[in-house]
This record gives sequence, structure tokens and C-alpha cells, in this order.
Amino acid sequence: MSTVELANGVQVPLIGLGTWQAPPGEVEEAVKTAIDVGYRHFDCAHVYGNEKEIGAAVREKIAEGTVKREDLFIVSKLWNTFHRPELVLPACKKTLENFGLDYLDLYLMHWPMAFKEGDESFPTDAEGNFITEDIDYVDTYLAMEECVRQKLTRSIGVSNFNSQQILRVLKASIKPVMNQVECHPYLNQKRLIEFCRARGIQVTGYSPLGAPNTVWAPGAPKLVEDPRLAQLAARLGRSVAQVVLRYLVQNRVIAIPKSTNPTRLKQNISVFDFQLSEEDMEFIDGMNSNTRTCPFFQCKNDKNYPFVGEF
Ligand code: NAP
Ligand code: SBI
Repeated sequence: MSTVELANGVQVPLIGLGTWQAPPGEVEEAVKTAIDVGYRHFDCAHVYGNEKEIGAAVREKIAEGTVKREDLFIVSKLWNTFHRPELVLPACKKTLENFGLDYLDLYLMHWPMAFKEGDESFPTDAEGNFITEDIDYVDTYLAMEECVRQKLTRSIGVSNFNSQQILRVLKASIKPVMNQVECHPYLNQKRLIEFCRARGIQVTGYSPLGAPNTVWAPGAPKLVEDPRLAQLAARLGRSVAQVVLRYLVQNRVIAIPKSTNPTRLKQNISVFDFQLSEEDMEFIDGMNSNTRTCPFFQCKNDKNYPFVGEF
């Protein structure tokens, strides 16, 4: 599996397994199959509600000798209700307890907005908007540094940060190594990627297949059904999903497609035995329409909502 190097020297496999909406009853088997077919990178989060099952699968594969812990790259994310600095270390410890692991490879701040703390992951007002709190994400980030100091995670980073928000967290002493953002041919993120790379930050692309089941755009054209990509894929004897994933990894963007289906798990990791020509890469670049599958509109009024400004 090809990797990209983080600013701290850690190698990240270019394809990881997405686990949002992987039901607890399916994800354990999916993670075990994924390890068997070659996945070594797992993208997880407290809010996905399946870290216990993922941890059980990983520990079983380590115990049976298929993989070693040090061969894996395990990512989790601090949820928005835990942004108050005092809550950060306990939240990271809780995630480790759920996994049954000693350390993470990467801990990300899931979003720059802070939600009202409490038992509800999505505190919502009468209009259906999420209830946010005035906590500066820089203070949250500084508290995440302690997770590195205490060796709970090897690296820290951010997710869903825009360029201006990135600049503010770069003042910390432990720099973010990653920004995880939505990325696929309809939202290729060229400017944000260039901006992050110039500052030593790698980019992971989420919803790389365009999240075909997104709740935010029920009738919208689906990336995996795009006739232009279907034609290109047919010419190469590949699936559209493979072409799209190859487009990301050929651009050195880490891709984390979600699947719990054994055939698609295998298909999605089989993107290192072919190349897209320069013309094909440029053709896919031309499909950018800056459309998001994950606009998270319910917090658009928060001052830290990221999807405003140029990029
Ligand atoms: P995605 O990976 O673009 O799409 C997943 C969907 O595509 C699933 O319904 C899956 O169904 C289907 N699929 C998988 N492989 C396929 C293939 N080869 N051909 C056709 N369909 C295929 O969407 P996503 O889950 O939104 O994004 C991936 C991961 O990114 C998430 O799971 C999560 O880990 C991360 N993420 C992070 C954030 C963030 O805020 N940081 C936001 C969104 C997502 P099957 O399971 O049935 O195969
Ligand atoms: C959830 F667990 C529930 C809703 C939701 O909507 C936004 C996208 C997101 C997220 O914040 N990270 C994801 O991977 N999906 C999500 C997760």
C-alpha cells in the first residue's frame, strides 16, 4: 500500500476505511475483512457510535497475528460537544477505552464549531439548528496537544477547517499534520490542498465517492453514476469508484471510502495497479462544481462555520 508522510515522519496509507454509518452489527466483520484484504488505515470518530466494535475487530486481528498494532494507522475525532479544553483529554481517553487500544495514530478535531456540552451529540433548537457554544477552536486545539504529550496519540490535526482557521491553529507548538475535508471530482479542493501542503499539512479526502446516500442532496446527480466517469471507467476496465479513488491518490490525497461490503472493500483498495493519464486527470479536474455532500447547514449561523469565504 502506498503511503504519504506526515510532517512528523509518520507514514499514512493512501486508502483508509471510512466507518461513518457502518452499523455496529456489520462493522466488526467489515474491519476484519478489510484487514484481510490489505487495509491498514481506519477512519473513526466518537460520534459514529461504533468504536467498540471496530476496536474488537482490530484487537482480534492483532491477537491472531495477522497484523501488528504498529502496522495500523488508527484515526479518531474529538466530537463538537467536547470542545471545552477540560473535556478534551477525557474524551480522547474514552475513545481509547472504547477501542481497547493504548494509543491513536491521529486525533482530529472533527469540526471547528463547539456544540453545547452534555449527553446529546446533536443538541438542537426549535428551528432544527444545532446549539453551539462560544469556545475558540484554538483553545480546544491547545488542549489536544496534551494528548500528544501524554502519548495518547502520535499526531493531531483538524477536520473541516477552512484556510483562515488553519492559519490560526498553526500558532500552536505542535502543528496540525492533517486537515480532513470533503474531496472528490465535484469538489476537488485544489486551492485548500495547495494551501495546506505549503504549510506541511497533508489532506485526507472524505466522502471520496460523493457519499451516494447523502441526506443533504436527495435528488442530486450521483458521482458514482456520472456518465462521463462511466465512459472513462469502461475504457480502463475499472469501476467508477476505482477511477475516482485513483484520481485522489494520484494527487497524493488520502482517500477514506466507506464500505461494509466485501466485494466493494476489495475493489476500493485495488487502485495501485493502474494509472490515469495526464489527459484523464485534467478531464476529471474539469468536473469540479464546488458542490458539497456534507454542508452541515444546521450550524451555518455559527461564527466558526467553515464553509464561507474563498476556500
Ligand atoms: P463515501 O465513502 O463517499 O460513500 C460511501 C457509500 O458508497 C456507501 O453507501 C457505500 O455502500 C457506497 N460504496 C462504497 N464503495 C462503493 C463502490 N465501489 N461502488 C459503489 N458504491 C460504493 O461516503 P462517506 O461515508 O460519507 O465518506 C467516507 C468516510 O469519510 C466516512 O465513512 C467517514 O469515515 C469520513 N467522513 C468524515 C467527515 C468529517 O466531517 N470529517 C464527514 C463525512 C465522512 P456500501 O457500504 O454498501 O458499500
Ligand atoms: C454523524 F454521526 C451524524 C451526522 C453527521 O453529519 C455530518 C457529517 C458527519 C460528520 O460530522 N462526520 C461524518 O463522518 N459524518 C456526521 C456524523
